[in-house]
Amino acid sequence: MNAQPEPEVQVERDGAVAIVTLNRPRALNALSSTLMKALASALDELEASPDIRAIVLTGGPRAFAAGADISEMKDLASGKAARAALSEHLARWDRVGRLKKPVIAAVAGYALGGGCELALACDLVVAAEDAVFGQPEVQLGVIPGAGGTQRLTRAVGKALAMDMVLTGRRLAAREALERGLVSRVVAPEVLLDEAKRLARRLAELAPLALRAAKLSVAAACDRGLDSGLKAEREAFYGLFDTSDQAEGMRAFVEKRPPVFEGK
Ligand code: DAK
Repeated sequence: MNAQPEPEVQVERDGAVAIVTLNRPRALNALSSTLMKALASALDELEASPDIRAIVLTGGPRAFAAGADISEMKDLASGKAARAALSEHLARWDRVGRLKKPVIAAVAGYALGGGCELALACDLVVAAEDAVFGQPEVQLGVIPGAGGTQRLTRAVGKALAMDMVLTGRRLAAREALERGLVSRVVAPEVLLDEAKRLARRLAELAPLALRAAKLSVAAACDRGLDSGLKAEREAFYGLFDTSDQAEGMRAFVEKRPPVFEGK
């Protein structure tokens, strides 16, 4: 009897943290439609799971993901064909950016093209010292199609984004840290431990406040400042309708750890 092939997306639960691993190492985790479908359905399940409060998204030691699967895209003969073939695909990509729970990308090796865009769609990016980020699409005759021109530009600014998107320039982890594409760099051997530690920390915090926090920070990037400030204020006031806010503030005053219930 043939052994079952390993799933291309693996999910491990560790208390309130889920670790989602892209597992297509022979193609450097190229994000095929099958893999993205599996990723979207894993994320849907985790989003709906009340026990899970934070998610780590990772790849393998050589690649977080080397981009969308070029072999799947290479024969799309027209813009219309590409739109028809990829629009469902794009909805799956958007799934990561729309998650309500906090998601941490733990990136080792290549994060190129769609792989870089996937990392950028996460809330936090922890990189291993050997991580490499880039948007090489122009070398394939296309441009980033899953948010790269927008999210990368907001993260690193126009000058460097232009350089990366127009020339395919890659950034090593340290430079990515200096330029604001990632917020932490660690040794490869502790990458997953560090990401899990961060996720556990997030999992202890008030889920509704975290959700409001990530939406508010995203609003700073995604809209003009005025509407971002307005969104932040609305979210801030809205949290006073939750019992976690009352618990959090009460616990502080009473000098004890808070017990958050997501209500
Ligand atoms: N697609 C398919 N296969 C890939 C791949 C990819 N992106 N990247 C690597 N592979 C495969 C290679 O073909 C090779 O397979 P075999 O030949 O062994 O069968 C295997 O992985 C190992 O790769 P290499 O032999 O090339 O390994 P090297 O160490 O020499 O080089 C590399 C590693 C990462 C520098 C190189 O593989 C590379 O340049 N890969 C392509 C990187 C790239 O151009 N990525 C951007 C792809 S375009 C959208 C959604 C998403 C996107 C667009 C629209 N919508 C929904 C609208 C995203 C587009 C992209 O990401």
